[in-house]
Amino acid sequence: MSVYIPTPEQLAETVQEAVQAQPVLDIHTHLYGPEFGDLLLWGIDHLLTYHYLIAETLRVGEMTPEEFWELGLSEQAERVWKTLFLDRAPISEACRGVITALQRLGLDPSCRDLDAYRAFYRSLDVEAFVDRVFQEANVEAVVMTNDPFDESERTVWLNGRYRDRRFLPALRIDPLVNNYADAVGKLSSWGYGVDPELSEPSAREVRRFLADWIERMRPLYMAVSLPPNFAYPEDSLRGRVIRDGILPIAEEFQIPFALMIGVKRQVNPRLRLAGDGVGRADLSALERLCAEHPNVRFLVTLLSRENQHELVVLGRKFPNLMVFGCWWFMNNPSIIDEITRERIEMLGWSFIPQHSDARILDQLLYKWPHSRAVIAEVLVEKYTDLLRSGWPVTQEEIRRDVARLFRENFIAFVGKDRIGL
Ligand code: HDL
Ligand code: ZN
Repeated sequence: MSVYIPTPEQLAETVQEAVQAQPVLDIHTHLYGPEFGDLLLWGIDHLLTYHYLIAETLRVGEMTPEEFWELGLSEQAERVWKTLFLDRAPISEACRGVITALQRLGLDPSCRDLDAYRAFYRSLDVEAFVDRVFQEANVEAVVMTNDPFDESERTVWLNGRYRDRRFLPALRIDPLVNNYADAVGKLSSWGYGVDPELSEPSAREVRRFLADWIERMRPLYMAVSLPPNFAYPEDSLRGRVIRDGILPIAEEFQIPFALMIGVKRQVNPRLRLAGDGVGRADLSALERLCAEHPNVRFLVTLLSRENQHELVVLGRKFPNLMVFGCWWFMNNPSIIDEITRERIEMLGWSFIPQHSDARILDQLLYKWPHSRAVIAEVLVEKYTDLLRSGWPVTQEEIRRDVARLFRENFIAFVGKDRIGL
């Protein structure tokens, strides 16, 4: 017999427990399984040289980007550690994340001894560490960012070495979409008869390339990041790659197409990976894509805070649009709180609140706890509003709803058979 939860205090406790207990499917990361070798980053020196922290370190101006890039990995980590953690309280979200990760590993952040942390990591085996991080972060599986144009990654796929199903594949095709002129050379060398003008025979070959990689990789979705000025339809190479290449394949294979819109690549090239910026996008392109392709499912996350409300409204208009995550510059408690509220208020449970975008395995130990805490607080408030309006809920109902947000919505959108979980 289900029992309604009678008081706001008991409700809050039940919601917090349900959010903590729910294993998550992390639908966008830059992590790799151990079989990808050095592509899987882990450990304190990689944590400290996360490009977010490099950008924050270089703001302090004690050295130029060029001088920083001259340093080796451990010297870079020491520079970040001193600048952001010892010379100042590590108060930014990316800094606080490192502290949370150390704490979740049972280390004492207050000892502030980088070499002691390094000694701890030296004692670890990567396979055991993967097990430990997934368990501690309560992550069921992560989705990788797999780029067939990246030589170091291609060999793993071409040699059939992919193995660890806790790391699920996603086919990332930025070079094809955003730099077709450069991609033509590689595609031709791989035996695809493409030409720089993207004639119809070329478009057929682009579709064959995508089909080959879908067969080989079995990706959960195809993904691309797009600039703020992304327009569709557009009589450009990008517009034709999407119209004549990707969309027909997305529909034929019934594989979702993930659009990550709003990134201005390399606004400051001196910062390298940390040099990308953000811009508000014109969402009429997305509106047309969803309206003109009702049989294609679009996973969408946007980089500009100013686009978030429009995206939620588009989510209300198009069932083939799944709103997901608090991407990159959105992934901060103040904004996660704001956009989770507007998503619940207009979409109910039909969205995916978060992904980690983790680049270093250990980051799962902070990105998920930090996000769970903010999302849980919003849910407590929204369930309490219901209770006060005379609609109490049961523990089972709360667990059911939370599972939708952190797991079930993604499985349903991608398709049970495709995800294999
Ligand atoms: O394009 C992307 O997938 C972004 O997430 C970039 O990788 C970015 O550098 C990043 O790591 N954001 O968190
Ligand atoms: Zn990413």
